[in-house]
Amino acid sequence: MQPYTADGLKDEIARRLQVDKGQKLEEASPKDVYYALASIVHGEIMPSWNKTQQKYKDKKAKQVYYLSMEFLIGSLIKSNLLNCGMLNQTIEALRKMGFHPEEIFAQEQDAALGNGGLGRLAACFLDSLSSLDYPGHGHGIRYRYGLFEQRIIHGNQVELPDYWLKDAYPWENRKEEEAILIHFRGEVHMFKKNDGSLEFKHENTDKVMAVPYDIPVVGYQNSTVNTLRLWSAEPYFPPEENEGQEDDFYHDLEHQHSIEQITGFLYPDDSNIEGKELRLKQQYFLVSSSIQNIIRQFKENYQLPLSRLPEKVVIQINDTHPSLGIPEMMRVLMDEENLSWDAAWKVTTGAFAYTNHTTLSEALETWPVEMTEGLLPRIYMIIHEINERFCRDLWFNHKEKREEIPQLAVIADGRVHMARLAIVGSFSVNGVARIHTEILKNQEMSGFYSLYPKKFNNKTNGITHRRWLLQANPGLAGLITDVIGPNWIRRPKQLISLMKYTKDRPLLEKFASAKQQNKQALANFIHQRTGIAVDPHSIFDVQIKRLHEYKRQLLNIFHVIYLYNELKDNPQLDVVPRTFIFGAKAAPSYYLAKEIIKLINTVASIVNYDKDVKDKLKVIFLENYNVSLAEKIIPAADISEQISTASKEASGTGNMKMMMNGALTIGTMDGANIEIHDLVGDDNMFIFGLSAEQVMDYYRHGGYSATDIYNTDDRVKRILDQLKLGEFGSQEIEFKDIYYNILSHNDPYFVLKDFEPYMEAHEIVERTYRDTYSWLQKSVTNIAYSGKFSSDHTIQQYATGIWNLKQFKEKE
Ligand code: 8GP
Repeated sequence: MQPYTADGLKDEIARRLQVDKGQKLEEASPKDVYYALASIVHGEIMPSWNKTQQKYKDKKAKQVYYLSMEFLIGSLIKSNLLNCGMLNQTIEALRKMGFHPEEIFAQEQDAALGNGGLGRLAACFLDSLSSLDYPGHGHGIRYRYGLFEQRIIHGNQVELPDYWLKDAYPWENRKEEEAILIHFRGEVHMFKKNDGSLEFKHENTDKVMAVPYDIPVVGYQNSTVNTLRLWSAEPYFPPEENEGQEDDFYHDLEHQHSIEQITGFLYPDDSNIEGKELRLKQQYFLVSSSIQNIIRQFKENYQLPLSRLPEKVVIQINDTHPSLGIPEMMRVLMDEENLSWDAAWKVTTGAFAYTNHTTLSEALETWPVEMTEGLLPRIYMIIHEINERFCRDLWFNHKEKREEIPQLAVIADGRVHMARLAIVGSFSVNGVARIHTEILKNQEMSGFYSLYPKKFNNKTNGITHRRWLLQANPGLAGLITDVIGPNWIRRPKQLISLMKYTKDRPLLEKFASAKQQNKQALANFIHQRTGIAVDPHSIFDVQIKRLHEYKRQLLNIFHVIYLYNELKDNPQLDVVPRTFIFGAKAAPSYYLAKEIIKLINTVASIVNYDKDVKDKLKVIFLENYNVSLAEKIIPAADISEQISTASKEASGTGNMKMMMNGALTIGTMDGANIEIHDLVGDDNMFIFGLSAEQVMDYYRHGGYSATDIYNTDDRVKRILDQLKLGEFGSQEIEFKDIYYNILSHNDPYFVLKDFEPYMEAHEIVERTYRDTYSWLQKSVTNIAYSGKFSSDHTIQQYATGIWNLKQFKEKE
């Protein structure tokens, strides 16, 4: 890519404005400037993009396709500038032009095509694939509406549609000529061919066009540009069809609308299944377009028999949502390419690999047989046959498993079990953190693990340090480079060299000042957004993630209420001032999660204005938590709240992001917290609460008694009674459902059980924070060890351990 100087860029922006819009620079709005800039960057990317694709083709490189219903890519302008090596010049150019760079970057609306962890992970993986020169692409859905926009009105979450495509999206290229036809419904007819084999014809189908929109995925200053291909559903007009009849007009309109609905919106559920036919349609739409596309490209580019496809193609499915890709590949290979069942099965199971992201039972997808069969008759036939063959194999070749067949069968109880389909049809099954993989192997999927021990493997999640440190926290990143040089940017594990400096007091001061600047910036932002002034010298205690009972935002707010009660009892109490910062969206249909949001906001509205509390305690709920907001909050965090009920959080990735930005974790031994603990130890984080074994043991034996704790711990009793008596809230028992969920439903997520240890851990946090020097040492230690959680490391492990993929460093 051609290096731009700041002045060169400035001139080029002015020229574009003139040529494209007939505008003078002085007349241009921030949005005009953003579009001019994005078009320059896109122009820079294009040649490398074409070259990369051509190289893969010429060298017949093996490629990985990451299939996902979600890609939470956020905003791309800054990361594209960074990866193109243009960020600094752009900032300088914009300043010279009299603009505030952040204001220009903020013109891009986040592409919120995901819910949470799973979607963001997919985006981090794409960044690492390109940055490490791996031939790897994403396939997803171009939802017209992304994850809802959250407003908080009178403490309640209100959802607004996220029409992110309202303004043109400058990073996408529509590729109409590569559209693919998708078939739903219809009938399957069976014929006997001359050689005695069967032929299946799928006829009278509802046809939909899948039109791809390509987004470049730019590697970090390496000229590699891979592709994120997002499919959009459009009506199909057969070429031979005559002009529509007048009276068909309204019918056609309705038809068109129902087709466009397929890629209309992202289901807003996180860790929950949504048993709707439209969701099943979306899943098939994604996999059918992707698989047909992958096979077409393989045939065009490799000139190899399809039996050799697994040598050149690997398909990673992001949770079970794309597992219909397995029967879809079978369909294409058998019905369109004339492979036998056995040959097609060998190719399919040689190409697919499955990642599991959650063990929550409510997230395990199953689809009713009638729905699947009605919508996808040919696919259902194939799933049925996969199931028959699998069960037969169990019956005859694994006699010890005969009893377990109902728990293992792909079709059981009138439903298709997607995780079982994914396991049977893939050569690899991985969890996303060590403990999670162990739980899969030994509990949730133990029946399959004993059948196929070699399929199971762990790949602990990661995050791209380019977005989450280099881009989001330039102050800290610059300081790190001053201290250890720039090599950590390409080799993030080299952050470990920072360990040499943990006793260097003047240097620690500089780390403190970088954090302080970020805290000041966040305090300004909070003030501007909410009108509330927070003390930038208070502890910034942060919990940002989807709202779910298992993530236990409730435990956090109980701690806040406890501190508030203490201060009310004794306003002179000597405490380190704290600012609790929350960001969380709840699934629109998740009642208790929404009640918890309301509770947090209600507590905030009382605490923040109570004179007794002064500035010792503030509670901030930042609405509409998304990638861009995370980029503002994470660099300013002192404390990272990772307090899920042990065994429930598969991995977590926010824990890694905050660690990398020097926050100290308070957390349970769950998900990747355990691996953070392996690295930094008890001295550098605050571990508390039940272990996963203890939690699972309680579940096996009917839980513990929440009422006992209520009756014996005065602090707990007081908090719950305050909820019950309406002390927080305008009506009596406003939060009765939270109250009853804990006491009558016996606290399914162990909030009361972990309350005492959590309070103790927070006391240790406070004592530690008072010793600034020791805190800074711990903070730098966390940064130093965080390189292990770069998604570059994770992707290397996928590439060598699952994909057998080579870095493509070929220079021209
Ligand atoms: C999340 C897990 O909850 C989280 O622990 C993990 O870090 C992340 O995936 C990435 O592996 N799971 C989901 O986001 C999830 O299951 N979402 C689907 C229901 C949409």
